Amino acid sequence: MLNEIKRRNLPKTIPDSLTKDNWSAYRREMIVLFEKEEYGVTPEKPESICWEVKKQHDSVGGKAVHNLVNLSFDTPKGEFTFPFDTVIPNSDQPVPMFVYISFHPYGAGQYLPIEEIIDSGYALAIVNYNDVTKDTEDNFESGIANMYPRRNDGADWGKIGMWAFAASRMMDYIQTLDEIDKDRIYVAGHSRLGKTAVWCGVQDERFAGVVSNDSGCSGAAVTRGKKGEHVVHITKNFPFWFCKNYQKYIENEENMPFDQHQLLALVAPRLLCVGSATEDEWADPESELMGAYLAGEAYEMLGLKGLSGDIEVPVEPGEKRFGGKVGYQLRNGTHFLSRHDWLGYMEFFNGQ
Ligand code: GTR
Repeated sequence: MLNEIKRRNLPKTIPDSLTKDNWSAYRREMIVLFEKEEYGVTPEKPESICWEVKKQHDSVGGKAVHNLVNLSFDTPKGEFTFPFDTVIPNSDQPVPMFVYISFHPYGAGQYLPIEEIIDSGYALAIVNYNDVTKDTEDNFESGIANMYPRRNDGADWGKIGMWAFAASRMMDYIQTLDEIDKDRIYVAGHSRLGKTAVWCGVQDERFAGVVSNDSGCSGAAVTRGKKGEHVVHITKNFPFWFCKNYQKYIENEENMPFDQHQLLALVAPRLLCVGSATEDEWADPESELMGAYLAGEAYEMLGLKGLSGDIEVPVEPGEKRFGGKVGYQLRNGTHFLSRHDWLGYMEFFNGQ
């Protein structure tokens, strides 16, 4: 692995001069870089939010309370509202929560074993990403995309930034819930929404941890030398996920002034768990592992343990390399967010 890292000629994870004292200034600088060059500039947090809560009938057989929340806030073009669901297990104690950025409306799709997560003592806040803005090339006219003027300087936010921003607005609301343990709120997503979870967790330090499931290119995988998807493919198929400036790196990745391990490092000192699947060649498990491993350097600089275990010992299919503040798990199979993955993420957070 270490030879492989050298061969790829990756930028240093963190500068040699970095110390605990200048960590937060460095984080801010790097976030600006990732805004300008990859995901686009996130607007200011709205001054206030308001919400309407409707209790739903379904509540996981009486084990939890399921609410539908309509959250509103002011934008330059008026009020914007989006819906999301919360499912909170009955408990005497505040419980941890996943903010799950979802491909599907509540109760649909295969990626979310709600009952199992509730039985494990975790609450969920679930947003259907298409309710924030559509995952299509729509000239930024749907949902929240239409509510902020475009800057036209190459650094306009893309849809990953918009979905991430919505998860932070959910966090604004969650801060008001007594049932939730504010020190254990984690943002989670799969694939394009794994990229979103990472970008959200990097920017919003209220999240105590990030789950990146199979996030691949422009997510947890280092880009230089990876297999499968590259900037050339992702910006051709999904230009609207990113800012325009990212297109400068098409067939020019060697000149990116950053790589994805440096993004993951910005989650430090909080928790980071990266999951891959053995047959997910488009995302490239090895490059995701490399991202997680290298991000550990920031944790070590801060006096914490990064990815635990000897990185020269290959990660076996089915293995969970937990034990540090950065975790990595490799599932057998294809691109998917499975029950097995969720159980691993909860094991990682429970072990902290
Ligand atoms: C693919 C895309 C990947 C990944 C995936 C998904 O087509 O190339 O980067 O994000 O979609 O989100 O399912």
